[in-house]
Amino acid sequence: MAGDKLSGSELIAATLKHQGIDVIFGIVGIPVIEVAEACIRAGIRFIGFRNEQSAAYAASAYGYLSGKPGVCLTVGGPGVIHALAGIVNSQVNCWPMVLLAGSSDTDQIGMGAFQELDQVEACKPYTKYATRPASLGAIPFSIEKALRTAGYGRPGACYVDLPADFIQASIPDDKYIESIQVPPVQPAPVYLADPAAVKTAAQTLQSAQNPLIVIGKGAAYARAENELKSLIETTNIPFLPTPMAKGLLSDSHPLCSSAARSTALKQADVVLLVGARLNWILHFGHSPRWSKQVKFIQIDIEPEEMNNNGAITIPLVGHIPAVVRQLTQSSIPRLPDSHSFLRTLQSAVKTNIQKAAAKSKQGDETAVMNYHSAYDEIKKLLPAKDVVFVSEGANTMDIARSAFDVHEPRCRLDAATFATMGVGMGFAIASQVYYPEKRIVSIVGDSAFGFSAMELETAARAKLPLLILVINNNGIYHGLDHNDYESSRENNNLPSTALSPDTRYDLIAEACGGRGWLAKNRKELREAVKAALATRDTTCLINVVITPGGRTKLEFGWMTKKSEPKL
Ligand code: TPP
Repeated sequence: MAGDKLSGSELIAATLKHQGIDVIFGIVGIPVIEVAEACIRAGIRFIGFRNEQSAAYAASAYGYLSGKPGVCLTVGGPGVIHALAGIVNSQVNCWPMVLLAGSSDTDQIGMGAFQELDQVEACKPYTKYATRPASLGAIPFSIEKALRTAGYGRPGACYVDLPADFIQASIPDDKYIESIQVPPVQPAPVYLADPAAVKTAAQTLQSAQNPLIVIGKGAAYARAENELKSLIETTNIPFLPTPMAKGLLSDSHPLCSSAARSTALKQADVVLLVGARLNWILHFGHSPRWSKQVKFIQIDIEPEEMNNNGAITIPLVGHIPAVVRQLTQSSIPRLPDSHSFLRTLQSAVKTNIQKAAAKSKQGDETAVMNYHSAYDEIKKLLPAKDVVFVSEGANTMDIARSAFDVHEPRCRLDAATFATMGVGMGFAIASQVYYPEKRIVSIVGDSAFGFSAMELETAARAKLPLLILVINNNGIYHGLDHNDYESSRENNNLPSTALSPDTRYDLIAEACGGRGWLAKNRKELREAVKAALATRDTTCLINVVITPGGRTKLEFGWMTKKSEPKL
Protein backbone atom coordinates (compact mmCIF):
# COMPACT_ATOMS: atom_id res chain seq x y z
CA MET A 1 0.00 0.00 0.00
CA ALA A 2 3.05 2.32 -0.19
CA GLY A 3 1.96 5.78 -1.28
CA ASP A 4 -1.78 5.08 -0.68
CA LYS A 5 -3.59 6.74 2.17
CA LEU A 6 -4.17 4.19 4.92
CA SER A 7 -7.19 4.07 7.18
CA GLY A 8 -8.44 2.09 10.14
CA SER A 9 -9.91 -0.47 7.73
CA GLU A 10 -6.39 -1.44 6.61
CA LEU A 11 -5.41 -1.77 10.24
CA ILE A 12 -8.37 -4.10 10.89
CA ALA A 13 -7.66 -6.17 7.75
CA ALA A 14 -3.94 -6.41 8.58
CA THR A 15 -4.78 -7.50 12.12
CA LEU A 16 -7.12 -10.24 10.90
CA LYS A 17 -4.53 -11.42 8.37
CA HIS A 18 -1.82 -11.38 11.06
CA GLN A 19 -4.12 -13.48 13.26
CA GLY A 20 -4.42 -16.10 10.51
CA ILE A 21 -8.00 -15.37 9.43
CA ASP A 22 -8.52 -16.65 5.89
CA VAL A 23 -12.25 -16.17 5.38
CA ILE A 24 -14.92 -13.79 6.60
CA PHE A 25 -18.67 -14.30 6.34
CA GLY A 26 -20.84 -11.22 6.38
CA ILE A 27 -22.84 -8.43 4.81
CA VAL A 28 -21.41 -5.00 4.11
CA GLY A 29 -22.84 -1.50 4.32
CA ILE A 30 -21.80 1.75 5.96
CA PRO A 31 -19.32 1.76 7.73
CA VAL A 32 -17.85 -1.74 7.21
CA ILE A 33 -17.71 -1.84 3.42
CA GLU A 34 -14.20 -0.39 3.58
CA VAL A 35 -13.22 -3.08 6.09
CA ALA A 36 -14.43 -5.86 3.78
CA GLU A 37 -12.67 -4.30 0.79
CA ALA A 38 -9.43 -3.96 2.76
CA CYS A 39 -9.72 -7.61 3.82
CA ILE A 40 -10.20 -8.71 0.21
CA ARG A 41 -7.13 -6.67 -0.77
CA ALA A 42 -5.23 -8.36 2.06
CA GLY A 43 -6.06 -11.77 0.55
CA ILE A 44 -8.87 -12.75 2.93
CA ARG A 45 -11.84 -14.39 1.24
CA PHE A 46 -15.08 -12.52 1.85
CA ILE A 47 -18.36 -14.40 1.41
CA GLY A 48 -21.19 -11.91 1.18
CA PHE A 49 -24.51 -13.24 2.49
CA ARG A 50 -28.11 -12.13 2.11
CA ASN A 51 -28.98 -12.09 5.81
CA GLU A 52 -26.64 -11.72 8.79
CA GLN A 53 -28.28 -14.69 10.53
CA SER A 54 -26.91 -17.05 7.92
CA ALA A 55 -23.55 -15.30 7.81
CA ALA A 56 -23.21 -15.72 11.58
CA TYR A 57 -24.33 -19.36 11.40
CA ALA A 58 -21.67 -19.89 8.72
CA ALA A 59 -18.96 -18.26 10.85
CA SER A 60 -19.89 -20.44 13.82
CA ALA A 61 -19.85 -23.63 11.75
CA TYR A 62 -16.51 -22.63 10.24
CA GLY A 63 -15.21 -22.21 13.79
CA TYR A 64 -16.42 -25.70 14.69
CA LEU A 65 -14.96 -27.32 11.60
CA SER A 66 -11.63 -25.51 11.55
CA GLY A 67 -11.03 -25.48 15.32
CA LYS A 68 -10.34 -21.73 15.16
CA PRO A 69 -12.90 -18.93 15.57
CA GLY A 70 -14.96 -18.18 12.49
CA VAL A 71 -15.31 -14.47 11.75
CA CYS A 72 -18.46 -12.60 10.79
CA LEU A 73 -18.57 -8.96 9.70
CA THR A 74 -21.76 -6.92 9.76
CA VAL A 75 -23.07 -3.41 9.97
CA GLY A 76 -24.28 -2.14 13.32
CA GLY A 77 -27.84 -1.89 14.69
CA PRO A 78 -30.04 -4.23 12.66
CA GLY A 79 -27.00 -6.09 11.32
CA VAL A 80 -25.92 -6.99 14.85
CA ILE A 81 -29.48 -7.85 15.87
CA HIS A 82 -29.73 -10.31 12.96
CA ALA A 83 -26.28 -11.72 13.70
CA LEU A 84 -27.24 -12.31 17.34
CA ALA A 85 -29.10 -15.42 16.15
CA GLY A 86 -25.77 -16.89 15.08
CA ILE A 87 -23.95 -15.58 18.15
CA VAL A 88 -26.35 -17.33 20.52
CA ASN A 89 -26.35 -20.50 18.44
CA SER A 90 -22.56 -20.50 18.55
CA GLN A 91 -22.47 -19.91 22.27
CA VAL A 92 -25.02 -22.65 23.00
CA ASN A 93 -23.15 -25.10 20.75
CA CYS A 94 -19.80 -24.07 22.31
CA TRP A 95 -18.35 -23.16 18.93
CA PRO A 96 -15.80 -20.36 18.57
CA MET A 97 -16.76 -17.31 16.55
CA VAL A 98 -16.09 -13.59 16.57
CA LEU A 99 -18.55 -10.98 15.34
CA LEU A 100 -17.05 -7.70 14.16
CA ALA A 101 -19.58 -4.96 13.52
CA GLY A 102 -19.51 -1.34 12.53
CA SER A 103 -20.93 1.16 14.99
CA SER A 104 -21.67 4.86 15.25
CA ASP A 105 -18.94 7.48 15.49
CA THR A 106 -17.72 7.67 19.08
CA ASP A 107 -18.63 11.37 19.31
CA GLN A 108 -22.25 10.64 18.34
CA ILE A 109 -23.04 8.07 21.03
CA GLY A 110 -26.53 8.62 22.43
CA MET A 111 -27.44 11.19 19.77
CA GLY A 112 -29.63 8.89 17.66
CA ALA A 113 -26.83 8.22 15.20
CA PHE A 114 -27.18 6.09 12.06
CA GLN A 115 -28.02 2.49 13.07
CA GLU A 116 -27.04 3.35 16.61
CA LEU A 117 -27.26 0.56 19.16
CA ASP A 118 -25.28 -0.24 22.27
CA GLN A 119 -23.95 -3.35 20.60
CA VAL A 120 -21.48 -4.28 23.30
CA GLU A 121 -24.36 -4.32 25.78
CA ALA A 122 -26.62 -6.21 23.35
CA CYS A 123 -24.02 -8.92 22.79
CA LYS A 124 -22.77 -9.22 26.35
CA PRO A 125 -25.32 -11.75 27.66
CA TYR A 126 -24.60 -14.12 24.78
CA THR A 127 -20.84 -13.85 24.46
CA LYS A 128 -17.73 -14.73 26.46
CA TYR A 129 -16.33 -11.28 25.76
CA ALA A 130 -17.77 -8.17 24.11
CA THR A 131 -15.76 -5.00 23.71
CA ARG A 132 -15.28 -1.70 21.99
CA PRO A 133 -11.56 -0.98 21.49
CA ALA A 134 -10.59 1.96 23.67
CA SER A 135 -8.70 3.61 20.81
CA LEU A 136 -7.58 3.01 17.25
CA GLY A 137 -4.30 1.62 18.55
CA ALA A 138 -6.17 -0.88 20.74
CA ILE A 139 -7.84 -2.61 17.75
CA PRO A 140 -5.16 -5.34 17.34
CA PHE A 141 -5.34 -6.20 21.03
CA SER A 142 -9.17 -6.22 21.08
CA ILE A 143 -9.37 -8.51 18.04
CA GLU A 144 -6.66 -10.83 19.38
CA LYS A 145 -8.35 -11.01 22.76
CA ALA A 146 -11.72 -11.79 21.16
CA LEU A 147 -10.18 -14.55 19.00
CA ARG A 148 -8.28 -15.95 21.98
CA THR A 149 -11.24 -15.85 24.33
CA ALA A 150 -13.55 -17.45 21.74
CA GLY A 151 -11.21 -20.41 21.34
CA TYR A 152 -9.69 -20.97 24.78
CA GLY A 153 -11.44 -22.99 27.48
CA ARG A 154 -14.99 -23.80 26.49
CA PRO A 155 -15.30 -22.25 23.02
CA GLY A 156 -17.97 -19.64 22.38
CA ALA A 157 -18.80 -16.32 20.79
CA CYS A 158 -17.10 -12.92 21.17
CA TYR A 159 -17.92 -9.47 19.88
CA VAL A 160 -15.77 -6.51 18.78
CA ASP A 161 -17.31 -3.12 18.01
CA LEU A 162 -15.72 -1.14 15.18
CA PRO A 163 -16.71 2.54 15.47
CA ALA A 164 -17.07 4.33 12.14
CA ASP A 165 -14.53 7.00 13.12
CA PHE A 166 -11.94 4.30 13.91
CA ILE A 167 -12.58 2.61 10.55
CA GLN A 168 -12.14 5.91 8.73
CA ALA A 169 -9.25 7.29 10.82
CA SER A 170 -5.99 7.98 8.96
CA ILE A 171 -3.09 5.73 9.69
CA PRO A 172 0.40 7.15 9.20
CA ASP A 173 1.95 4.16 7.42
CA ASP A 174 2.32 0.36 7.20
CA LYS A 175 5.07 0.49 9.83
CA TYR A 176 2.59 1.85 12.36
CA ILE A 177 0.22 -1.03 11.62
CA GLU A 178 3.04 -3.54 12.10
CA SER A 179 4.33 -1.89 15.22
CA ILE A 180 1.06 -2.19 17.15
CA GLN A 181 0.30 -5.85 16.29
CA VAL A 182 -0.13 -8.33 19.11
CA PRO A 183 1.36 -11.84 18.58
CA PRO A 184 -1.05 -14.27 16.87
CA VAL A 185 -3.24 -16.35 19.18
CA GLN A 186 -1.30 -19.40 20.30
CA PRO A 187 -2.93 -22.85 20.45
CA ALA A 188 -5.06 -23.22 23.58
CA PRO A 189 -3.12 -24.53 26.56
CA VAL A 190 -3.58 -28.25 27.14
CA TYR A 191 -4.30 -29.50 30.64
CA LEU A 192 -4.81 -32.95 32.07
CA ALA A 193 -7.37 -34.34 34.48
CA ASP A 194 -6.50 -34.94 38.14
CA PRO A 195 -4.71 -38.34 38.21
CA ALA A 196 -6.67 -39.35 41.32
CA ALA A 197 -9.96 -38.75 39.48
CA VAL A 198 -8.64 -40.71 36.49
CA LYS A 199 -7.89 -43.62 38.82
CA THR A 200 -11.39 -43.50 40.36
CA ALA A 201 -12.91 -43.30 36.87
CA ALA A 202 -10.92 -46.30 35.67
CA GLN A 203 -11.95 -48.32 38.74
CA THR A 204 -15.59 -47.34 38.30
CA LEU A 205 -15.55 -48.34 34.64
CA GLN A 206 -13.85 -51.58 35.58
CA SER A 207 -16.50 -52.45 38.15
CA ALA A 208 -19.39 -51.59 35.81
CA GLN A 209 -21.85 -54.24 34.71
CA ASN A 210 -22.97 -52.29 31.66
CA PRO A 211 -20.47 -49.57 30.76
CA LEU A 212 -21.24 -47.13 27.96
CA ILE A 213 -19.28 -44.30 26.32
CA VAL A 214 -21.35 -41.35 25.11
CA ILE A 215 -19.52 -39.11 22.68
CA GLY A 216 -20.60 -35.51 22.18
CA LYS A 217 -19.70 -32.83 19.67
CA GLY A 218 -17.22 -31.40 22.21
CA ALA A 219 -15.09 -34.45 21.45
CA ALA A 220 -15.50 -33.80 17.74
CA TYR A 221 -14.44 -30.18 18.19
CA ALA A 222 -11.43 -31.27 20.26
CA ARG A 223 -10.40 -33.75 17.53
CA ALA A 224 -10.42 -36.71 19.91
CA GLU A 225 -11.19 -39.35 17.26
CA ASN A 226 -7.88 -41.24 17.41
CA GLU A 227 -7.76 -41.29 21.20
CA LEU A 228 -11.39 -42.43 21.42
CA LYS A 229 -10.86 -45.20 18.88
CA SER A 230 -7.95 -46.43 20.92
CA LEU A 231 -9.90 -46.30 24.24
CA ILE A 232 -12.98 -47.97 22.76
CA GLU A 233 -11.10 -50.69 20.93
CA THR A 234 -8.86 -51.42 23.91
CA THR A 235 -11.73 -51.70 26.38
CA ASN A 236 -14.42 -53.05 24.00
CA ILE A 237 -16.93 -50.69 25.66
CA PRO A 238 -19.91 -49.86 23.41
CA PHE A 239 -20.38 -46.23 22.40
CA LEU A 240 -23.17 -43.91 21.45
CA PRO A 241 -22.53 -40.66 19.58
CA THR A 242 -24.82 -37.66 20.02
CA PRO A 243 -26.12 -36.43 16.65
CA MET A 244 -23.14 -34.23 15.78
CA ALA A 245 -20.54 -36.65 17.14
CA LYS A 246 -21.52 -39.21 14.54
CA GLY A 247 -18.50 -40.18 12.48
CA LEU A 248 -15.80 -39.74 15.14
CA LEU A 249 -15.84 -43.50 14.97
CA SER A 250 -17.70 -44.83 11.97
CA ASP A 251 -21.41 -45.49 12.43
CA SER A 252 -20.68 -48.96 11.06
CA HIS A 253 -18.22 -49.74 13.88
CA PRO A 254 -19.28 -52.98 15.63
CA LEU A 255 -19.41 -51.19 19.01
CA CYS A 256 -21.62 -48.34 17.74
CA SER A 257 -24.96 -48.57 19.54
CA SER A 258 -26.83 -45.74 17.84
CA ALA A 259 -29.51 -48.08 16.55
CA ALA A 260 -30.06 -49.36 20.10
CA ARG A 261 -30.04 -45.95 21.78
CA SER A 262 -32.99 -46.48 24.15
CA THR A 263 -31.68 -49.84 25.34
CA ALA A 264 -28.17 -48.46 25.81
CA LEU A 265 -29.37 -45.51 27.88
CA LYS A 266 -31.78 -47.54 29.98
CA GLN A 267 -29.39 -50.38 30.80
CA ALA A 268 -26.06 -48.57 31.20
CA ASP A 269 -24.89 -48.43 34.82
CA VAL A 270 -21.65 -46.49 34.30
CA VAL A 271 -21.49 -43.88 31.55
CA LEU A 272 -18.40 -42.08 30.37
CA LEU A 273 -19.49 -38.78 28.84
CA VAL A 274 -16.88 -37.44 26.46
CA GLY A 275 -17.52 -33.84 25.43
CA ALA A 276 -21.24 -34.43 25.89
CA ARG A 277 -23.43 -32.43 28.25
CA LEU A 278 -26.34 -33.78 30.26
CA ASN A 279 -28.79 -31.41 28.57
CA TRP A 280 -32.11 -32.13 26.83
CA ILE A 281 -30.39 -34.18 24.13
CA LEU A 282 -29.32 -36.65 26.82
CA HIS A 283 -32.57 -36.27 28.83
CA PHE A 284 -30.65 -34.42 31.57
CA GLY A 285 -29.29 -37.78 32.76
CA HIS A 286 -32.65 -38.46 34.41
CA SER A 287 -34.87 -41.50 34.72
CA PRO A 288 -36.87 -42.97 32.98
CA ARG A 289 -34.59 -42.70 29.94
CA TRP A 290 -31.62 -43.54 32.15
CA SER A 291 -31.46 -46.01 35.00
CA LYS A 292 -31.99 -44.35 38.40
CA GLN A 293 -28.69 -45.87 39.58
CA VAL A 294 -26.57 -44.72 36.64
CA LYS A 295 -23.17 -43.23 37.51
CA PHE A 296 -21.53 -40.66 35.24
CA ILE A 297 -17.88 -40.01 34.56
CA GLN A 298 -17.51 -36.81 32.59
CA ILE A 299 -14.64 -35.62 30.41
CA ASP A 300 -15.03 -31.96 29.56
CA ILE A 301 -12.95 -28.83 29.21
CA GLU A 302 -15.36 -26.93 31.49
CA PRO A 303 -15.41 -27.57 35.25
CA GLU A 304 -18.78 -25.86 35.64
CA GLU A 305 -20.38 -28.61 33.56
CA MET A 306 -19.66 -31.19 36.25
CA ASN A 307 -22.45 -32.52 38.50
CA ASN A 308 -25.03 -30.69 36.43
CA ASN A 309 -28.75 -31.46 36.71
CA GLY A 310 -28.32 -33.46 39.86
CA ALA A 311 -25.93 -36.01 38.41
CA ILE A 312 -23.09 -37.04 40.70
CA THR A 313 -20.20 -37.13 38.32
CA ILE A 314 -16.60 -38.26 38.49
CA PRO A 315 -15.01 -35.13 37.02
CA LEU A 316 -12.26 -35.47 34.43
CA VAL A 317 -11.64 -31.88 33.48
CA GLY A 318 -9.11 -31.17 30.78
CA HIS A 319 -8.31 -31.25 27.08
CA ILE A 320 -10.48 -34.09 25.81
CA PRO A 321 -7.97 -36.07 23.68
CA ALA A 322 -5.35 -35.84 26.43
CA VAL A 323 -7.77 -37.00 29.12
CA VAL A 324 -9.07 -39.86 26.98
CA ARG A 325 -5.41 -40.91 26.60
CA GLN A 326 -4.98 -40.78 30.39
CA LEU A 327 -7.91 -43.18 30.76
CA THR A 328 -6.64 -45.52 28.04
CA GLN A 329 -3.32 -45.70 29.86
CA SER A 330 -4.98 -46.73 33.10
CA SER A 331 -5.30 -50.37 32.06
CA ILE A 332 -9.06 -50.84 32.09
CA PRO A 333 -9.60 -54.53 31.35
CA ARG A 334 -11.21 -55.43 28.06
CA LEU A 335 -14.87 -56.51 28.06
CA PRO A 336 -15.14 -60.00 26.61
CA ASP A 337 -17.03 -60.20 23.30
CA SER A 338 -19.45 -62.53 25.05
CA HIS A 339 -20.39 -59.87 27.63
CA SER A 340 -24.17 -59.80 28.06
CA PHE A 341 -24.51 -55.99 27.58
CA LEU A 342 -22.59 -56.17 24.30
CA ARG A 343 -24.77 -59.05 23.15
CA THR A 344 -27.99 -57.25 24.12
CA LEU A 345 -26.97 -54.11 22.28
CA GLN A 346 -25.75 -55.96 19.21
CA SER A 347 -28.99 -57.87 18.98
CA ALA A 348 -31.09 -54.68 19.39
CA VAL A 349 -28.93 -52.94 16.76
CA LYS A 350 -29.51 -55.81 14.33
CA THR A 351 -33.29 -55.88 14.87
CA ASN A 352 -33.64 -52.10 14.55
CA ILE A 353 -31.50 -51.94 11.43
CA GLN A 354 -33.65 -54.66 9.85
CA LYS A 355 -36.82 -52.73 10.76
CA ALA A 356 -35.40 -49.55 9.21
CA ALA A 357 -34.38 -51.44 6.07
CA ALA A 358 -37.92 -52.79 5.70
CA LYS A 359 -39.33 -49.24 6.02
CA SER A 360 -36.94 -47.96 3.36
CA LYS A 361 -38.30 -50.46 0.83
CA GLN A 362 -41.80 -48.96 1.00
CA GLY A 363 -43.38 -47.71 -2.24
CA ASP A 364 -42.59 -48.66 -5.82
CA GLU A 365 -40.91 -46.65 -8.56
CA THR A 366 -43.78 -44.25 -9.21
CA ALA A 367 -45.49 -44.09 -5.80
CA VAL A 368 -45.53 -40.88 -3.77
CA MET A 369 -42.46 -41.06 -1.51
CA ASN A 370 -42.13 -40.77 2.25
CA TYR A 371 -38.99 -39.91 4.28
CA HIS A 372 -37.78 -43.50 4.29
CA SER A 373 -38.24 -44.27 0.59
CA ALA A 374 -36.73 -40.92 -0.42
CA TYR A 375 -33.70 -41.49 1.82
CA ASP A 376 -33.32 -45.00 0.45
CA GLU A 377 -32.85 -43.63 -3.08
CA ILE A 378 -30.52 -40.81 -2.02
CA LYS A 379 -28.37 -43.12 0.09
CA LYS A 380 -27.77 -45.56 -2.72
CA LEU A 381 -26.22 -42.86 -4.91
CA LEU A 382 -24.04 -40.92 -2.48
CA PRO A 383 -20.29 -41.51 -2.52
CA ALA A 384 -19.01 -43.81 0.25
CA LYS A 385 -16.68 -41.16 1.66
CA ASP A 386 -15.97 -37.46 1.61
CA VAL A 387 -19.58 -36.52 2.24
CA VAL A 388 -20.62 -33.87 4.76
CA PHE A 389 -24.23 -34.06 5.89
CA VAL A 390 -26.05 -30.92 6.90
CA SER A 391 -29.54 -31.41 8.24
CA GLU A 392 -32.38 -29.40 9.72
CA GLY A 393 -36.12 -29.79 10.10
CA ALA A 394 -37.96 -31.96 12.62
CA ASN A 395 -38.89 -35.30 11.03
CA THR A 396 -36.56 -34.59 8.10
CA MET A 397 -33.55 -34.23 10.41
CA ASP A 398 -34.55 -36.87 12.89
CA ILE A 399 -35.11 -39.62 10.33
CA ALA A 400 -32.06 -38.58 8.28
CA ARG A 401 -29.91 -38.82 11.40
CA SER A 402 -30.39 -42.56 11.58
CA ALA A 403 -30.85 -43.19 7.85
CA PHE A 404 -27.45 -41.82 6.77
CA ASP A 405 -24.36 -43.34 8.31
CA VAL A 406 -21.44 -41.00 8.90
CA HIS A 407 -17.93 -42.38 8.71
CA GLU A 408 -15.65 -39.38 9.22
CA PRO A 409 -15.37 -36.90 12.08
CA ARG A 410 -16.94 -33.44 11.82
CA CYS A 411 -18.92 -34.46 8.75
CA ARG A 412 -22.40 -33.90 10.10
CA LEU A 413 -23.92 -30.59 11.17
CA ASP A 414 -27.47 -30.03 12.28
CA ALA A 415 -29.85 -27.85 14.28
CA ALA A 416 -27.89 -29.08 17.33
CA THR A 417 -28.23 -28.01 20.96
CA PHE A 418 -30.31 -24.91 20.28
CA ALA A 419 -32.57 -26.78 17.79
CA THR A 420 -32.26 -23.84 15.43
CA MET A 421 -34.10 -23.91 12.13
CA GLY A 422 -32.52 -21.82 9.41
CA VAL A 423 -28.92 -22.86 10.02
CA GLY A 424 -28.77 -25.17 7.00
CA MET A 425 -27.62 -22.83 4.25
CA GLY A 426 -25.01 -21.09 6.43
CA PHE A 427 -23.69 -24.44 7.65
CA ALA A 428 -23.60 -25.88 4.13
CA ILE A 429 -21.76 -22.84 2.76
CA ALA A 430 -19.21 -22.91 5.61
CA SER A 431 -18.72 -26.67 5.14
CA GLN A 432 -17.99 -26.32 1.44
CA VAL A 433 -15.60 -23.43 2.08
CA TYR A 434 -13.77 -25.49 4.69
CA TYR A 435 -13.89 -28.78 2.76
CA PRO A 436 -13.62 -27.77 -0.92
CA GLU A 437 -13.05 -31.39 -1.98
CA LYS A 438 -15.96 -32.95 -0.11
CA ARG A 439 -19.55 -33.28 -1.26
CA ILE A 440 -21.88 -31.25 0.94
CA VAL A 441 -25.30 -32.92 1.13
CA SER A 442 -27.91 -30.82 2.87
CA ILE A 443 -31.08 -32.67 3.84
CA VAL A 444 -33.56 -30.06 5.00
CA GLY A 445 -37.27 -29.78 5.69
CA ASP A 446 -39.26 -27.37 3.53
CA SER A 447 -40.02 -25.17 6.54
CA ALA A 448 -36.41 -25.19 7.77
CA PHE A 449 -35.10 -24.37 4.30
CA GLY A 450 -37.44 -21.41 3.99
CA PHE A 451 -35.68 -19.59 6.83
CA SER A 452 -32.62 -18.94 4.67
CA ALA A 453 -33.58 -19.89 1.11
CA MET A 454 -32.14 -16.69 -0.35
CA GLU A 455 -28.67 -17.91 0.56
CA LEU A 456 -28.97 -20.07 -2.55
CA GLU A 457 -27.83 -16.97 -4.38
CA THR A 458 -24.85 -16.65 -2.00
CA ALA A 459 -23.86 -20.26 -2.66
CA ALA A 460 -24.33 -20.04 -6.42
CA ARG A 461 -22.36 -16.76 -6.57
CA ALA A 462 -19.53 -18.38 -4.62
CA LYS A 463 -19.68 -21.34 -7.06
CA LEU A 464 -20.23 -23.81 -4.24
CA PRO A 465 -21.51 -27.14 -5.58
CA LEU A 466 -23.79 -27.87 -2.64
CA LEU A 467 -26.39 -30.58 -3.05
CA ILE A 468 -29.51 -29.42 -1.22
CA LEU A 469 -32.41 -31.82 -0.84
CA VAL A 470 -35.55 -30.05 0.33
CA ILE A 471 -37.84 -32.70 1.79
CA ASN A 472 -41.13 -31.14 0.90
CA ASN A 473 -44.23 -32.23 2.81
CA ASN A 474 -46.00 -28.86 2.54
CA GLY A 475 -45.56 -27.93 6.14
CA ILE A 476 -43.98 -27.81 9.56
CA TYR A 477 -43.84 -31.45 10.74
CA HIS A 478 -46.62 -32.32 8.27
CA GLY A 479 -48.72 -30.56 5.67
CA LEU A 480 -51.90 -30.84 3.66
CA ASP A 481 -52.45 -32.16 0.18
CA HIS A 482 -53.67 -29.78 -2.47
CA ASN A 483 -57.41 -30.36 -1.92
CA ASP A 484 -57.33 -30.18 1.88
CA TYR A 485 -55.16 -27.10 1.69
CA GLU A 486 -57.55 -25.32 -0.68
CA SER A 487 -60.65 -26.19 1.35
CA SER A 488 -59.01 -25.15 4.66
CA ARG A 489 -57.92 -21.91 3.09
CA GLU A 490 -61.41 -21.34 1.76
CA ASN A 491 -62.81 -21.87 5.27
CA ASN A 492 -60.15 -19.71 6.93
CA ASN A 493 -58.98 -22.59 9.11
CA LEU A 494 -55.60 -23.35 7.65
CA PRO A 495 -53.53 -25.16 10.31
CA SER A 496 -50.59 -23.20 11.69
CA THR A 497 -48.27 -25.90 10.37
CA ALA A 498 -49.41 -25.62 6.74
CA LEU A 499 -47.23 -24.26 3.96
CA SER A 500 -48.30 -23.85 0.35
CA PRO A 501 -48.36 -27.16 -1.52
CA ASP A 502 -46.37 -27.40 -4.74
CA THR A 503 -43.88 -24.70 -3.76
CA ARG A 504 -41.17 -24.88 -6.41
CA TYR A 505 -38.01 -24.63 -4.34
CA ASP A 506 -36.18 -26.03 -7.37
CA LEU A 507 -37.13 -22.96 -9.39
CA ILE A 508 -35.76 -20.68 -6.67
CA ALA A 509 -32.41 -22.42 -7.17
CA GLU A 510 -32.63 -21.86 -10.93
CA ALA A 511 -33.58 -18.23 -10.42
CA CYS A 512 -30.53 -17.75 -8.21
CA GLY A 513 -28.11 -19.10 -10.78
CA GLY A 514 -28.04 -22.70 -9.55
CA ARG A 515 -29.70 -25.83 -10.88
CA GLY A 516 -32.97 -27.32 -9.68
CA TRP A 517 -34.95 -30.53 -10.07
CA LEU A 518 -38.43 -31.56 -9.01
CA ALA A 519 -38.64 -35.20 -7.89
CA LYS A 520 -42.03 -36.73 -7.13
CA ASN A 521 -41.13 -40.41 -7.07
CA ARG A 522 -38.16 -42.74 -6.68
CA LYS A 523 -37.37 -42.75 -10.38
CA GLU A 524 -37.32 -38.95 -10.71
CA LEU A 525 -35.33 -38.64 -7.50
CA ARG A 526 -32.70 -41.08 -8.72
CA GLU A 527 -32.27 -39.21 -11.97
CA ALA A 528 -32.08 -35.87 -10.20
CA VAL A 529 -29.49 -37.05 -7.65
CA LYS A 530 -27.32 -38.50 -10.43
CA ALA A 531 -27.49 -35.27 -12.43
CA ALA A 532 -26.79 -33.15 -9.35
CA LEU A 533 -23.82 -35.27 -8.31
CA ALA A 534 -22.38 -34.83 -11.79
CA THR A 535 -22.56 -31.03 -11.39
CA ARG A 536 -19.46 -29.48 -9.84
CA ASP A 537 -19.73 -25.85 -10.86
CA THR A 538 -22.87 -24.58 -9.17
CA THR A 539 -25.34 -25.14 -6.39
CA CYS A 540 -27.93 -27.87 -6.91
CA LEU A 541 -31.32 -28.22 -5.26
CA ILE A 542 -33.72 -31.13 -5.51
CA ASN A 543 -37.29 -30.49 -4.44
CA VAL A 544 -38.17 -33.90 -3.02
CA VAL A 545 -41.93 -34.10 -2.83
CA ILE A 546 -43.13 -36.54 -0.17
CA THR A 547 -46.53 -37.41 1.19
CA PRO A 548 -47.78 -34.37 3.14
CA GLY A 549 -49.75 -35.98 5.90
CA GLY A 550 -47.87 -39.24 6.07
CA ARG A 551 -46.85 -38.68 9.64
CA THR A 552 -49.04 -36.71 11.93
CA LYS A 553 -47.21 -37.95 15.00
CA LEU A 554 -43.62 -36.84 15.40
CA GLU A 555 -41.11 -39.65 15.20
CA PHE A 556 -38.65 -37.89 17.44
CA GLY A 557 -40.23 -39.05 20.66
CA TRP A 558 -36.78 -39.06 22.24
CA MET A 559 -36.87 -35.26 22.06
CA THR A 560 -40.33 -34.69 23.39
CA LYS A 561 -40.92 -37.51 25.87
CA LYS A 562 -40.88 -36.16 29.38
CA SER A 563 -39.14 -37.65 32.40
CA GLU A 564 -41.27 -38.98 35.23
CA PRO A 565 -42.82 -36.08 37.15
CA LYS A 566 -40.79 -35.27 40.25
CA LEU A 567 -42.43 -35.26 43.66
N1 TPP B 1 -37.97 -21.33 14.69
C1 TPP B 1 -36.68 -21.67 14.93
C2 TPP B 1 -35.61 -20.66 14.69
N2 TPP B 1 -36.32 -22.89 15.35
C3 TPP B 1 -37.29 -23.80 15.58
N3 TPP B 1 -36.90 -24.98 16.05
C4 TPP B 1 -38.66 -23.52 15.30
C5 TPP B 1 -38.95 -22.24 14.86
C6 TPP B 1 -39.79 -24.53 15.52
N4 TPP B 1 -39.62 -25.63 14.56
C7 TPP B 1 -39.13 -26.82 14.91
S1 TPP B 1 -38.97 -27.83 13.64
C8 TPP B 1 -39.60 -26.70 12.57
C9 TPP B 1 -39.93 -25.53 13.21
C10 TPP B 1 -40.49 -24.33 12.55
C11 TPP B 1 -39.74 -27.00 11.10
C12 TPP B 1 -40.15 -28.43 10.81
O1 TPP B 1 -40.64 -28.56 9.51
P1 TPP B 1 -39.72 -28.96 8.32
O2 TPP B 1 -38.45 -28.21 8.33
O3 TPP B 1 -40.50 -28.83 7.06
O4 TPP B 1 -39.38 -30.46 8.62
P2 TPP B 1 -40.41 -31.68 8.78
O5 TPP B 1 -40.54 -31.96 10.23
O6 TPP B 1 -41.70 -31.29 8.14
O7 TPP B 1 -39.76 -32.82 8.10
